[in-house]
Amino acid sequence: KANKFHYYNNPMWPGEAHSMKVEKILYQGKSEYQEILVFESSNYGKVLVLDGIVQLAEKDECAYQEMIVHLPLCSIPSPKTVLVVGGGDGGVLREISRHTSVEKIDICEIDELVIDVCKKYFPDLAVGFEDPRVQLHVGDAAEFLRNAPSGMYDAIIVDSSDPIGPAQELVERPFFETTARALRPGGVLCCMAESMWLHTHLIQDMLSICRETFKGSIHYAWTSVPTYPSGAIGFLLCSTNGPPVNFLSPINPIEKQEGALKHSRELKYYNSEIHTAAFALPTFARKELKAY
Ligand code: AAT
Repeated sequence: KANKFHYYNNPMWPGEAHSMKVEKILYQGKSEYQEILVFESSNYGKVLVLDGIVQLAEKDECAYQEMIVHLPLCSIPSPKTVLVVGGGDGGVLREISRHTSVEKIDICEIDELVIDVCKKYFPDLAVGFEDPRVQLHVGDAAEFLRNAPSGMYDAIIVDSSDPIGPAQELVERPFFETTARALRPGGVLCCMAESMWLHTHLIQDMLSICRETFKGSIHYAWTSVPTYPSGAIGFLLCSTNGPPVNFLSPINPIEKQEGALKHSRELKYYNSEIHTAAFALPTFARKELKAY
């Protein structure tokens, strides 16, 4: 009831709703930006919901966080500077911290309350904030990127919410332009790019902006996340003009990085085979996205 968008009226997926059994509501609150809910589900562990939309569940968060990080970071040799946009739960930071080549991790999350709530209820994700390479910036990432020096990052990872609240700007042309500018030549962007089952128009728009903005390679990959609407979510991978990046076959395979596998938490989803497989698109998506 507390949610602004609920049941069949969510503008991101009108006409459908998804349900999970709630065992217990653990937290309910409202920040300057959004409504925040944490509950214990009966099958998927604890779940974080923002404005009525599931952001993560303990059981399947690995399929999203591992992919959004290792798809870009395993595609370039020795990444050193990384920016995370959104990602206030810390899960993306936790995955970046596997990469021992990384020297600096900036994160720009708009909502400090998301961070505080996740530190309390999702310690297995928020542990990412404990990495000493992490520097937290609380604010709007579009603004942060407008002020970022050119050529600063090897990789930018956009782990943002759906574009109907504070994340609206993050799918628009000026955002992609500033992102491309903040990357070094041959640097990579990986951003959350919705579901091929539900959002072909949105993905098409993002792809066409990126085809004009990024002068390297552009690909769409996807993964399976049962608690996200349609059970699938995609990523847009782009590289800037410079040393060519072949996203399809990782030049920096995770299996060759001792530190990545020795990490306190085992990889649950990502491996080099699933990396390559993630770029294979069903025929309908290949056609609609005019991807290959
Ligand atoms: N790690 C999986 C969870 C997320 S969280 C997305 C985060 O992006 C939220 O914490 C939100 O506060 C933050 N955010 C939204 N807009 C901005 C902005 N303009 N600047 C910085 N941070 C922002 C992603 C789940 C994807 C769900 C797909 N349906």
